[in-house]
Amino acid sequence: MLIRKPSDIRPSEITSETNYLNRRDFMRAGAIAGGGLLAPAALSAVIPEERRARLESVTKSPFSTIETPNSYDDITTYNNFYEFGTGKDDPVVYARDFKPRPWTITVEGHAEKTGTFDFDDFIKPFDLEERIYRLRCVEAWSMVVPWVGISLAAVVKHFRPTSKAKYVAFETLHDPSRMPGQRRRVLDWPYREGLTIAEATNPLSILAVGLYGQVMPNQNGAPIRLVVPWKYGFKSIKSIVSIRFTERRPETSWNMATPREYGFYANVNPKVDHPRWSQARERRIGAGLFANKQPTLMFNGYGEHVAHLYKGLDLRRNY
Ligand SMILES: Nc1nc2c(c(=O)[nH]1)N[C@H]1C(S)=C(S)[C@@H](COP(=O)(O)O)O[C@H]1N2
Ligand SMILES: [Mo]
Repeated sequence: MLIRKPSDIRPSEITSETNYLNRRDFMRAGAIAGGGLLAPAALSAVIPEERRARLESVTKSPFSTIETPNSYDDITTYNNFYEFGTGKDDPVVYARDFKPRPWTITVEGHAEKTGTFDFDDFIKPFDLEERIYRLRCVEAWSMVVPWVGISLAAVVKHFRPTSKAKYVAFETLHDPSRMPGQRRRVLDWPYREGLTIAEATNPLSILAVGLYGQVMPNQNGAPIRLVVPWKYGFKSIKSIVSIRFTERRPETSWNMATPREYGFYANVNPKVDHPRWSQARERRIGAGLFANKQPTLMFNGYGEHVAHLYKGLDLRRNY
């Protein structure tokens, strides 16, 4: 069993919503009371900018896996982030001096509330949660990451999509002066991804702003990236600047690059091989060179929460 059933969660781990809101209000009141000493910018910084700064008011999510997380070192030195090079060990080096501030997120398309928001204003209405999720890459390796993020369902609801909105499309920053990998056309930049509205509003989907209780390291997609744990890692787009509610299925980077190999859905599925390799097993990063590969689970082990989204869909054709 990968996800704890509610009965496995000790009451002490659950912060009731009212308690949590009170705690946040209390913290804000404290910040305002001491406001004489704080610049307005410091007051509004929900997510601090400094490398490895701790995130405040993070509750633990019942959706976390019980598996042991990978080390901070594993998670931050073995990355796919082509904007900073195509090698796994490139992003930790070439994203080192990336400045994820100032940062704005544009919300547009079929929604009642749209606009361009400063990163902190964008985050402010939402609760921060720690979600320990498995990340399974299409390249047949996996990790367990203690993300800190906000519910994507809550974000979608906040912007009030209209009945025309069937999909949510995301884009990464496109700025070759800050993302050196974009000076080469390895992908058609900007990196793009998309979800159906049902996928985006599934309780497992999050926008992550940190890991290990600290702000998001640049190489993992600072300041904000998507995490959809039942899909191959490439769906989890990093360093998002644009969210658009669309009527038609959006174009997605890996599908545009190699449609035969990467479909729109990209659900983790051990029964559908990649055209060039098997997806039946996976190597857990950090387990050591001689560790056995472990079997890959349907929907990365999250089937009880997401299988209903794909009822009646042929998952061999809709890979
Ligand atoms: N913008 C952008 N997002 C991206 C990628 C990328 O190259 N660019 N790589 C994807 C892939 S293939 C994976 S496996 C995950 C890796 O996330 P991690 O480095 O936090 O483990 O990020 C995904 N998001
Ligand atoms: Mo990946």
